[in-house]
Amino acid sequence: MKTKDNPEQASFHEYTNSAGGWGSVKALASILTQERVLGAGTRVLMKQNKPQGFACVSCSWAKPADPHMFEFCENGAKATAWEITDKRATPDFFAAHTVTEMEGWNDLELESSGRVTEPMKYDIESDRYLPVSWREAFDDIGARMKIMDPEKVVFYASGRASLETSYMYQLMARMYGTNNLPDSSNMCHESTSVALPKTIGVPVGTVTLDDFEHTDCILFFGHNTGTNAPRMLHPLEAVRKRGVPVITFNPLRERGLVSFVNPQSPLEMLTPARTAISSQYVQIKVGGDTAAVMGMAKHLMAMDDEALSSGMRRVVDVAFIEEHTEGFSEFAQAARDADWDEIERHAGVSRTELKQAAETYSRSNAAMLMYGMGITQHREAVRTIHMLTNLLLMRGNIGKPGAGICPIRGHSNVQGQRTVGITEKPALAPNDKLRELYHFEPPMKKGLNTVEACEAIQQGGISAFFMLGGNFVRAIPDHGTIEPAWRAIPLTVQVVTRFNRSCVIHGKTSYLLPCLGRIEVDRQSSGEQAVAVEDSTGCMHGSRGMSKPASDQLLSEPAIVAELAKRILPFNSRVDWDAWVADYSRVRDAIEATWPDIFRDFNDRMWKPGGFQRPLAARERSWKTPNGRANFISPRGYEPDPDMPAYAPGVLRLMTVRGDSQFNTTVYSLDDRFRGVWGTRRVLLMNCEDIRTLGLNSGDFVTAVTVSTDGIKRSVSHLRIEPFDIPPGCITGYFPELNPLIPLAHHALESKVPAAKSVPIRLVAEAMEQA
Ligand SMILES: Nc1nc2c(c(=O)[nH]1)N[C@H]1C(S)=C(S)[C@@H](COP(=O)(O)OP(=O)(O)OC[C@H]3O[C@@H](n4cnc5c(=O)[nH]c(N)nc54)[C@H](O)[C@@H]3O)O[C@H]1N2
Ligand SMILES: Nc1nc2c(c(=O)[nH]1)N[C@H]1C(S)=C(S)[C@@H](COP(=O)(O)OP(=O)(O)OC[C@H]3O[C@@H](n4cnc5c(=O)[nH]c(N)nc54)[C@H](O)[C@@H]3O)O[C@H]1N2
Ligand SMILES: [Mo]
Repeated sequence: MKTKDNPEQASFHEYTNSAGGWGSVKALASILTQERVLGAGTRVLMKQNKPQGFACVSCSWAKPADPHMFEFCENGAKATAWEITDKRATPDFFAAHTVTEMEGWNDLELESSGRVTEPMKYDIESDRYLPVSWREAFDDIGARMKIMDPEKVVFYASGRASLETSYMYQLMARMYGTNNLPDSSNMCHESTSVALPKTIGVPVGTVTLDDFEHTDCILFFGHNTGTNAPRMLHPLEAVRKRGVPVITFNPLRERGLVSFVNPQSPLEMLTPARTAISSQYVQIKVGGDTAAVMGMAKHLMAMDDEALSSGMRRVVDVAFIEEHTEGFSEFAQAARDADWDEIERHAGVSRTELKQAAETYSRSNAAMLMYGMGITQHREAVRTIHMLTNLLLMRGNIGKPGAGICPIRGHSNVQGQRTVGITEKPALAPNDKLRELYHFEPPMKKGLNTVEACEAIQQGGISAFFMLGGNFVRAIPDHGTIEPAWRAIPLTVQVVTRFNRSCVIHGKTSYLLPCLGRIEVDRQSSGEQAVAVEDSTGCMHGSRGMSKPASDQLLSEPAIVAELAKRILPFNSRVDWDAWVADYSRVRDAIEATWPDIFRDFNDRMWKPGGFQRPLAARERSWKTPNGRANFISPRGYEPDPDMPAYAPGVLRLMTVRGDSQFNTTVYSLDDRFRGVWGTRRVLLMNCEDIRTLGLNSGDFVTAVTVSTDGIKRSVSHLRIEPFDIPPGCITGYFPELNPLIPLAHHALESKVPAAKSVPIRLVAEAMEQA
């Protein structure tokens, strides 16, 4: 397999096949071969997302009660292969490479080293990671952390760790004395967690799998489903076969949203009967969603005003609005007053298209709205999500079968981590319960989220940074300013499965603690353990590992948290960390005791096929908002990024996205099949006209430079430009390679999610630059 990224040798040819199909089968065979687990992998995959099996470690999409024989997708299989790989980063591997040498490696090269097999500690003399015993590692980390100011210690979590581990982790941090619990959701759906409580009074989506059977319209915003939640194509396919319209809003014509061949349907595979996933594709400008939805709302109001005057059936759901909502008349007026020219300019599409979308929506009885990072990672993300709920509330589409809002979450347990207390906001922590159960005083000072943690690092204010999974240094923005500051942190500790960039860019003292993955058998003194996770639709599932651990030296994540807790916390007779590790069902009892409403009979119900659902007030049309109503919130305007010189000549709006062959910073290969990019990630895909206007040619190499006013030069050089079907003024490239371009301060206003989908950049042709 090719791991060196040479954009000169890359090729670009459009992929005209559907998502799924034989392409998917081929990719699956190729990853199992690459990770040297063709036989074992096939056996393991049969248990993926099955009752009594394991919950996929890739995305968080719902797992049905009656799974297909192959209830996994191509990308879920890649994630599995990556975890059960035969490749190992042993002490011999670390002896062979200095850390400085590995700084020059790309993400694929780093992770290709395989699973880390033993605890390792960085040795400055030899510039290498050397093996260390678990006891030595924990004793040293514990001794250092014990004397630190808890407010200068950060406990990061990526969204993969189980509910059990996450509960223990937040409890440890709080007992230690800090709410510094940033997690990957701070870069992801935090905009949702901030926006929805104000409008519908819940922090998560309301749609469940059952709703797919009752819906008669789907609105789809800013999510690349074929790559990032492929199993969702199955219910979507079923919905389309019933003739339900799916209206997609996306600057790119993403393959999976255009058409799909079910790779698990023998008939479709032989006949290739593609299912057209989107019935209307609205190719809006990056950041154009608020304007586009305002256009739809405007047309709905025009139709409604007309219906009212002619005595026809109303277009808005008057009964719902009166009984349940507040703020409608102000919003309706804002929609009536909105100017079509301005809407078209900001949305980048014609009023005809928006009116068509509005008319389709107006004919539905129960509509669902799904969205992803194309919405949450913008300066005005929270406002846009308010606009999406406005659209649903206009027609009473919350709290009835077939309707609702569906933020498509990322990591396989990111939503669950929040549910069990991983949050930097003390108001969201179950402090009364923690006080009652464990007799300690939880810290009440707000902790650091991801952006604030980065700011503190830049200011030299962090003594230790502990990472429960993930690849923090690579996932955050502004690498140029943060990496040097990160190296000055006195202690960094990373709980990892595979070696990555955050191991290479490390603190002064640095430990790697290798853990079991979710697919591996986790044996503790009471026997084999299972864990639980929450999916995107608020269902909790049990998950049992089945594959042999990558090394006999790995510890489970609960064990690692417990060992650290025992060293950094004063003795507390009410928390028996060892007993929790011996038997995770006791952690689940503790979770149940903390949130009895959500986790009633947790240990039994987690094995219910399809999972058990958490109660969600908005589903019952009970509104846990400050005013007890569902709220329309009128936008302040729909300029995508008011503080950015978006429309200055030569400035392009960059969105950084995932390719088909990666899981976040984990890169499985250098291809992005669906977008027709083969053999490189150092590419910018742009509009033909823009290429011409800027005096460039396809295949030229450029340096991308961020437009900002803070005087810091941010650039990424040697990027190949290629023409692509993308609206003018918009440009796209890959996360995480382009993260150095995103200023840390360029984040969503209320939620602080880095605005990775609208970075203003200029391009400098490389020959010109050298001259
Ligand atoms: N295989 C695989 N699965 C994954 C992941 C992975 O990396 N690989 N990552 C997981 C995680 S953590 C997450 S959060 C999710 C991410 O899943 P997505 O939300 O799909 O994330 P992105 O790849 O960033 O793609 C964003 C999509 O939004 C579109 N978009 C960008 N800007 C705009 C805009 O302004 N408006 C609109 N309407 N659309 C826009 C892009 O064209 C793209 O289709 O997937 C999860 N699942
Ligand atoms: N420019 C740009 N930046 C982005 C985004 C974007 O769209 N554009 N997306 C953002 C989003 S949505 C997210 S969620 C973040 C992701 O940020 P993170 O969650 O921090 O990053 P990942 O790449 O998912 O982490 C991968 C690493 O997790 C470790 N790992 C895998 N499995 C396990 C396990 O079971 N246990 C433990 N302990 N470790 C494990 C492996 O060592 C692997 O290298 O990135 C954000 N950054
Ligand atoms: Mo995410």
